Amino acid sequence: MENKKVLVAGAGKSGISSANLLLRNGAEVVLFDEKKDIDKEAILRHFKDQNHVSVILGEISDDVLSEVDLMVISPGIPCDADFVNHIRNKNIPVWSEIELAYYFNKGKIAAITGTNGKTTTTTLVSEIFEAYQSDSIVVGNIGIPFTKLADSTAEDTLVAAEISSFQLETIHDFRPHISAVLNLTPDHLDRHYTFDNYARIKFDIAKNQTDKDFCILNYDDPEVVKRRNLVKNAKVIFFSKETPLTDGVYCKNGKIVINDDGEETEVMAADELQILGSHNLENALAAVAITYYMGIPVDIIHSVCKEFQGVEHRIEYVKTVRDVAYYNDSKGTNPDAAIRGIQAMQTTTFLIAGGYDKHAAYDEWIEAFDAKVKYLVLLGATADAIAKSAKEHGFNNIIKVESLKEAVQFCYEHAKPQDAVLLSPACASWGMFENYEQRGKLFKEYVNELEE
Ligand code: UMA
Repeated sequence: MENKKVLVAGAGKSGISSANLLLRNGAEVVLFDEKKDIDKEAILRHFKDQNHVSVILGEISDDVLSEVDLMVISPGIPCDADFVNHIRNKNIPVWSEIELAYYFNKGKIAAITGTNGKTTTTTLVSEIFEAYQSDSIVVGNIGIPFTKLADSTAEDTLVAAEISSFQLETIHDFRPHISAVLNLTPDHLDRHYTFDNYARIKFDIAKNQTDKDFCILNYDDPEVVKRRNLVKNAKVIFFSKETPLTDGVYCKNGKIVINDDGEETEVMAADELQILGSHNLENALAAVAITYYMGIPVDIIHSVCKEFQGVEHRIEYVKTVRDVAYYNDSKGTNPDAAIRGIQAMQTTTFLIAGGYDKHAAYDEWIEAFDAKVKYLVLLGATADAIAKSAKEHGFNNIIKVESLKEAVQFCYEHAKPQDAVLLSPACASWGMFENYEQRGKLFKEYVNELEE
C-alpha cells in the first residue's frame, strides 16, 4: 500500500480502523463520510499521523474520486450509492473492509455468516481458540473491525471472524480456511432486494476456498442445503440436530458427535450446554465443527462448550422487579431472530418491538406469539406496519410509545407478577440508536432504575 492513495468510505468503526491500517502501511488516506454534521476534529484525533490523512464530509468531488487508486468501503454503505458507482465507472477497485484486512492478515481464519446465531457462534469459537492458544483474535461484525488487528497476526494466529452480508458484497480474494453458513432467512432486503440475492452473497464466503478448506453448513436448514452447490471447492461439512451424517457433527442419543470420515467421536452430552433453546444447540454444533476442523482437540472443545454462558443482548436475563423478569434481546434485529426470542420465553410476556425499517415481513413472527404475548409495545419507524400486521393476525393488545424509556415504564406499570418483559425488536436499531448494543444497554439501564 506504500504511496497508494486510498479513499476510505465511512468514518465509523470500520473506516477509522481501515484508515489507520492503511496509514501504518504507508498509504495516503482520504476519509469520506456522507454525514455533514460530524466533528472533523474528533475524527482526526483517531490518527497519530495526521499528515497523510484528510477528511471530507457531505459530498465528494469528481476530482478527488478520480485521483484515488482504491476505495475501501464500510459495511453500512450500500454498494449502489452514487459515489460508489462513480468510482466503479472509473475502474477503480472497491474493497470491503474485510478484504483490506485479509490483504494484511497472516492468520488462519474461521469466518462465520448466516442470518442468526453469528455472534453467539463466533464468541464460542473464539473462546475455544483462546483456550487452545493465546494467539487468537475475534473480529468482524461482532464489533471489532478486522482491520484493527489484521496486521498484528502471525501465521499461527487463529482468527474467529463474524462476517455480515454487507461485508461480503465487496470481497475479491478473501479466503477463510473454515467458512460457515449457519442459516438463511430473509434479512436486509432493503439493501439486497431479493432473498436469493442475499443468500448468494452469504455463500460468497466460500467462493475463494480451495480443496484444503472446509465449509460448515446447516443440514437442518433447507434454504442452506439447497444452495450447497454454490460451494465449489471447499470440503462441505454439515451439522444437524437430528440426522447422523458421514463427515459431520450431529446429535445422536442426546450426545454431540463428530463423524470424521466414518469414525465417530463423542464430544459431550447435549444437555451439558448452558445456552438454551434449539437454535443455541445449532450454534454449538456449528462451533464444534468449526473448531474441530481448525484442528482443536476435542477435550478443549468440550470443556469450553460446557462452561459457555452465551452473549450480551441475546435473550439476556437482566433483572426481576416485582416478580416480573426482564430480558434483553436487542440483538433480535430481524423477525427470525425475534421468533427465537419469544420461543425462549416460558411465561406470558410484554414484548417491546419495532425500529428501523428493513422491509421485513412480520407475519411469521406474530404467528409465533402463540398466546404467550400479552401486550405488544411498539416504537420506531416500523411501529405502524407491525401494528397493522398484528391486527390482521387478530392480535389487538398493542400500544405505541415514543421512546424505549416509555416502553419500559409502560411494562413496569402494567405487567403482573409472573409475567416477563422482553425487548426483542425484530428490527434494526438504526434511526433511534447508534446500534443494537446501545439499545440493549439503555434498556438494561432503564430496567435497573425501576423501583423494587
Ligand atoms: N455512512 C455513509 N453513507 C451511508 C451509510 C453510512 O457515509 O450510506 C457513514 C455513516 O455516516 C457513519 C459510517 O458510515 O459515519 C458508519 O459506517 P458503518 O455503518 O459501516 O458502521 P461501522 O461503525 O463501521 O460498523 C460496521 C458494522 N455496521 C454495519 O454493518 C451497519 C458493524 O455491524 C460492525 O460491528 C463494525 O463495522 C465492525 O466490523 C453492526 C451491524 O449492525 C453491528 N451489522 C449488521 C447486522 O448485524 O445486521 C450487518
